[in-house]
Amino acid sequence: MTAIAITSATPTPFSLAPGATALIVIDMQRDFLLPGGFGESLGNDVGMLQKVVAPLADLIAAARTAGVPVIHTREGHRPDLSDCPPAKLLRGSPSQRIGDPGRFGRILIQGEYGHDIVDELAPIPGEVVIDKPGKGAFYATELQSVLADAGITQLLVTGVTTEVCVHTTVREANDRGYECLVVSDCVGSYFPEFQRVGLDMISAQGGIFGWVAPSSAVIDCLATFHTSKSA
Ligand code: C5J
Repeated sequence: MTAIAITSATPTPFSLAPGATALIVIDMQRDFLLPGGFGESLGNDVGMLQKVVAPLADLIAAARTAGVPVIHTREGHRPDLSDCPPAKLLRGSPSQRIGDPGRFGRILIQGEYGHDIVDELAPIPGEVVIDKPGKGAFYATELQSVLADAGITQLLVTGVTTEVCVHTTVREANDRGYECLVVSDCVGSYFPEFQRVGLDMISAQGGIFGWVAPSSAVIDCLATFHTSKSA
């Protein structure tokens, strides 16, 4: 199958190649999204992230129908915190730190309820879930080998937060040679100005880190994958 262009992508049309594309869903975890969770305890308005859930659920459904692999990530740490650098653990002066008991179990600890993905976006059997100790999805994870094994060279990037884990992952992906399209209404930030500038930074300077397009355009393109496969 030949590549299909998303003509409304910024800064230029993006050609999506069936068979070489994966959808990455970054850190859509209860600890970041739910009222009463870690994100809110840091003083953030979690409603800013919850806006992403509905369009992202639609995009995930479209990817599954099109046969595009969906890869989920979760930021978190081992129960003994041996993979959490002191500099991360001690940063700032939050009311609760990583590993402390929170409303949804120990904060950002693997196996706890709050560490897992929100119900609406739960992985289905067969989908890869990458547990990552850092902000980027490549650092200290198996993501690169998962993508190489599947012949993936292009990433549709979604999730939270735009300026932290999404940006770090896109930057890591660029340095590893992946083409990234960030789906504008499927990434979210607690801060409106970071959302806007974060997206602008991706596509600035001729697409220094990649492309940006809305989910409607990506879903239209994925629907074409489906049509051309069944033709
Ligand atoms: C943060 C993330 N913001 N997933 N994590 O600490 O962006």
